[in-house]
Amino acid sequence: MGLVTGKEILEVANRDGYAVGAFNINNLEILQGVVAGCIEKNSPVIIAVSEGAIKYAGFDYIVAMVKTAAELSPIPIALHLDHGRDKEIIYRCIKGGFTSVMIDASHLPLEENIKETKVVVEMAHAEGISVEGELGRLKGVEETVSVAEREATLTDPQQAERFVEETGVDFLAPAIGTSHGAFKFKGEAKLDLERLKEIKRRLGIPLVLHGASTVPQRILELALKYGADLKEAKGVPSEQLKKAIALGINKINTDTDLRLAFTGAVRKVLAENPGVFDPRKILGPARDMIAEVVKEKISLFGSSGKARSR
Ligand code: TD4
Ligand code: CA
Ligand code: ZN
Repeated sequence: MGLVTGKEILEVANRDGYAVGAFNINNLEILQGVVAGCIEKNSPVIIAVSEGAIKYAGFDYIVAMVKTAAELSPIPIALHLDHGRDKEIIYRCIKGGFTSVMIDASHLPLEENIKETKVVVEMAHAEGISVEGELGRLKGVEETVSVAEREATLTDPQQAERFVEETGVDFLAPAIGTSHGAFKFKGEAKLDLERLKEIKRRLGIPLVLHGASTVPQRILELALKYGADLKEAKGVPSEQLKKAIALGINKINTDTDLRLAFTGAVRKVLAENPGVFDPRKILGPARDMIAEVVKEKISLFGSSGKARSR
């Protein structure tokens, strides 16, 4: 089938109470690994592409690859711009084949965030494309000092209500204590689930969790075994993710775990086969590893078998 919008996928997930993975891709092998995993689990999927991925692979290559994946697959696939900041890139995505965009103006004061987001919503909706907005900040462990400071970075439910009303975004990414990357927590990993509950109660729309990689022990061990320097790595515990899904998270952004899986597999091949220099023998196992991790994620998110629910 052709690409579908993020909204089409997430409204069903919201109605039926599960989450769909938004997996970041940067090249052919990652895309193929993600899609293979989703087809095996018969799950819908959101293919997330950052501005960095567009710069790395090229806009036209990305769109052509993901469109091809959608045409060849029996599952719903959306092509989504992740953390759009550059207006020209956002505009190009809206006009050039993406079916969903995120406008990330969360670093701006509320009024400006609303203003910038609203412009993108109007533009995207005119083309039938869905929009994700962000309110609050994802902060890394070290950046956060006191409880009060941490609270200040998290999304205020009342502001969230106003943000959604005034911008018309289709889904919202609130900050509830996660952050991007492989080093999310120094001590105990904790999400503000009470806050999430209140945000969902007020909004009702699909919610997005960024920084949701779990840094699975198995993947970490593989990387460490073959020489990675990742000793303090820590992700969101799977149990916390499950609770967040039960409380209304419908889109789960996952990039770090795919990066760890991919490089772990590459390290293993190279370490065990010093004579290998065929890129297919190096990247093929990495692609398979991505598919494995994606399948585990889908089981956790609850989107197995949901490819055809409408
Ligand atoms: O939005 N994301 C993915 C961020 C991708 C960044 O890509 P660039 O390096 O090209 O900027 C997430 O929320 C992923 O969270 P995770 O927990 O997987 O890091
Ligand atoms: Ca942001
Ligand atoms: Zn993110």
